Amino acid sequence: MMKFAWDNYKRYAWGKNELRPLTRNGHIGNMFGGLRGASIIDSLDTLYIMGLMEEYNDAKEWVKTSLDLNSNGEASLFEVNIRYVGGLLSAFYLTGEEVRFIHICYLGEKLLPAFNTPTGIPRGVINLGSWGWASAGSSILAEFGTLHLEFVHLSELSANPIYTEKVMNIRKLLNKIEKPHGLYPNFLSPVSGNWVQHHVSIGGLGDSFYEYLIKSYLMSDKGDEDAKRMYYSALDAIEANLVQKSPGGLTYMAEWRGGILDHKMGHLACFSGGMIGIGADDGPQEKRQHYLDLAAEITHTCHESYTRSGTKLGPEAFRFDSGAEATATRLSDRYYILRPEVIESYMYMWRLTHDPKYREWGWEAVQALELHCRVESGFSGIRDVYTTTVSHDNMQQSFFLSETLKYLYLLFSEDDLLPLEDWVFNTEAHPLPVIRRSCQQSHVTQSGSQ
Ligand code: DMJ
Repeated sequence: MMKFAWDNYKRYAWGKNELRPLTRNGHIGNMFGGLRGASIIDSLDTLYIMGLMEEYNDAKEWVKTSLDLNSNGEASLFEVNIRYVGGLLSAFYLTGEEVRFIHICYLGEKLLPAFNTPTGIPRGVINLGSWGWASAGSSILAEFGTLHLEFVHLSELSANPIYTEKVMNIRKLLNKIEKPHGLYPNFLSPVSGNWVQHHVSIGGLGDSFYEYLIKSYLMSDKGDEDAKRMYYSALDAIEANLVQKSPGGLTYMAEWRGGILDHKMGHLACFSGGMIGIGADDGPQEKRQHYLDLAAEITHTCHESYTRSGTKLGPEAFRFDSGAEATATRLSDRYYILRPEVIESYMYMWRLTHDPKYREWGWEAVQALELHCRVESGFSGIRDVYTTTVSHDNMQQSFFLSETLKYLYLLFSEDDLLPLEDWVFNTEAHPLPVIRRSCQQSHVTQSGSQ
């Protein structure tokens, strides 16, 4: 599947950001401020891990000769960080090839002006050309809260503490301000440092903030106690306020609007099965089994959102009201754009439990993707998962290459391929190594525990 997706991208959209598989051309879009080659950067590590070396070498060559970081346009800080910085970092760590190191440092520096706000909370949009201008408006939790892993590694690699300082400052502010019922709303003013409205979601707008708390702790070799404390108290608040059980017995994460629940779960929120799973073991002793059970229940619900559709792929959002149970009730929520989150949770739950059902569910997804999303020249999203006479959206998203196919590959690989003890995946599935604490420290811990 990866080779097919890649070959078609190479043939019809080389150097563009994404492949349009029906019209057989490239798509550029407006998320990356003039940067190109998102599918190449997002694929580097996937190709390498899969041993597709010829393809990997083509990708590497493109980065060396054609990746132009001197673009001039408005970019999403979040998207550039998770795809470009994350993709280049993981390719560097997997292969040790130095050309990436130079690119990473240069790109990192270009992102810094986004933090020039009265609070240090970065704005969402940055002009990559001006080295100093970022757009107005509220900042989004899942955007400014999804920088930590990459920025800590930028500091590690460049020996420049500035990146870590920037993300630590975000954390400091989040710790200081009041949180309604212990929850983190999705919008914050980078000027006043106050929440802009009280909408809380584990899906879009909130999702990867929570993911990066537990992963910051894991990536720090379990040294970042602050991230650990923030993650488990956020999870307590989520359980107390958002986690619900449907009449049919399905556990789901509702959304919260100023105290009123919206009984809707987005496909994006389905990453939380995996997240709660990887965090289960470091929670309080008496809650570990409970967390693992909760992770399994959420993953089960997300699988139900797939099995209850004609195509066996899940909708963008599904509901638990007006008689609905894990199905989309609105036409506008019925699409599937090759997203990874459900498969991502299967992969983590497989690694954590080795329950064969997760591989069976992953295989169902492979068959559905092959049947409904494979077209003559690539893979495409579909507009309505409930009808098997599919209408394609003509887009092969770059996260299909970096996440969906990588998580599927890992689901069917041995656990020693990128072991979870040594690697954490950024939110675009780019693996970053755990930063080991000093030998001396671990020596002290070891002798202390003898
Ligand atoms: C990806 O870019 C990342 O997983 C992000 O965190 C959420 N959206 C897409 C995939 O659905």
